[in-house]
Amino acid sequence: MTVLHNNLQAETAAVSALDYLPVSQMRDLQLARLLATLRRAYERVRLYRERMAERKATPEELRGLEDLARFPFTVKNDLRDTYPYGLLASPLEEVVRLHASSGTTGKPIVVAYTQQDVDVWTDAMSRTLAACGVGRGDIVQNAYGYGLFTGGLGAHYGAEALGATVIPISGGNTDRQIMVMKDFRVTAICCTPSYFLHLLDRAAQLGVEVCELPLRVGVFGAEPWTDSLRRHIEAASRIQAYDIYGLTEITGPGVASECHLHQGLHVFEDHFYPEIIDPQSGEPLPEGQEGELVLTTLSKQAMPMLRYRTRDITAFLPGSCPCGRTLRRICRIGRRSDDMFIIRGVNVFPSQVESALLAVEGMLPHYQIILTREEGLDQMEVQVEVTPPLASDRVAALENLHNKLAHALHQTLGLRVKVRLVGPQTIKRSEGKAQRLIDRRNT
Ligand code: DLL
Repeated sequence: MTVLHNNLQAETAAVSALDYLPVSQMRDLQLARLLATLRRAYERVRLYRERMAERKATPEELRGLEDLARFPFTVKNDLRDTYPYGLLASPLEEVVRLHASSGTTGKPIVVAYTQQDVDVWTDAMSRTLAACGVGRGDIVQNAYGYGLFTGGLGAHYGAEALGATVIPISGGNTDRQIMVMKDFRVTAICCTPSYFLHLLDRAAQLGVEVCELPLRVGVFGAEPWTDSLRRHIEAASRIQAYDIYGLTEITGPGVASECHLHQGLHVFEDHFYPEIIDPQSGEPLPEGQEGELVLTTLSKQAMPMLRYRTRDITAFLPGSCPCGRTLRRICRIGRRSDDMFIIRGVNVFPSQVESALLAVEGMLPHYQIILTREEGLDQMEVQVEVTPPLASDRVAALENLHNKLAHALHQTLGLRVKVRLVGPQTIKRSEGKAQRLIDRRNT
């Protein structure tokens, strides 16, 4: 038992040293792993073999990392078209876990893990949590959903591997979450930022002062959230709020994480090779330029992903991080190329609405965007909740607030939109990802 324990500790220590590997050694490691991944995909997965043949690119032609740009992209529809097992590069008997992510329409996409894949994921998630300052001695309330969603089990395995104490509470049952947070002396929480906001609200209603509890770290991700929301959360709860990023197709959470300096997210590059491309031309973009994140898995067996187009918009941050990690950093992801909507010719992203609202003093980020079409013309309404003290204000005060919000939105979006103030607790809270946009234009 002791031997096993020591081995595991040694392994963990050795693996996290990869966060600090000299860049040239990291590139060598990536190249070797990339070649092995391309070969595996070519030999074992029909779709990849056919795509490479179409492009006349074979794995043996890869001489340097830059050659990856000659290989074909993979997109979400490829996973749908090959549902459920068409992209497997391992026999099903070697698969120990399946997860799935439901899209907005039709069948979910399915992803598979061998035992080694689960270990890689655990490694990535323990490095994520370590970067967020979580470790042995922490009591971790894991409120990401357990089940087909990757958040719950991903964070669970990572936290256990670190030696932290995990409470596998999953999402929902908010009153019980608050009781557990208080009674179990929780020091770190993992959940979506929108759910944490909801927890804070409910705790206040129950008379529980979160800022007086031992809670000190929030590990938040799975949805876009702005820096203004981070400031709001940190001020209201006196915790450090970290942004973590990942997606089902690549592994789940654990692809990239902030460190204590909060200057972008470090990509765990020994497992996931990042590129940023121009979404229109598909050409790789240089450091600093914003584009679509494309990821290639470097250590996965059951379902390697080659040049997967995430649709998430970000940029590589230039320079090195003062934390000492040599892993490349990406900017926080504020938007996806496919969550943009166009209203009367103006491009709008939900995150812009959030920033505009939170710039108005006293506003909470409980909002929803409703799109409708009236007589052929697109209309956008932003419903914003007012806080209980505001709700009891005089009409003049509410009118003043309404005007301020309309002005802030006009300034940010360059578009006049309808603002509707709604009563406290009227916008539906989510236990996982918040639904900010309701598009009724085609119904
Ligand atoms: O959301 C995995 C995850 C779980 C990440 C827990 C972090 C924490 P999916 O359900 O497949 O997987 O959704 C992936 O969510 O392509 C992004 O658009 C968005 N997303 C995830 N993390 C962030 C983040 C999980 N930190 C999709 N900021 C991704 C912005 C995020 N968007």
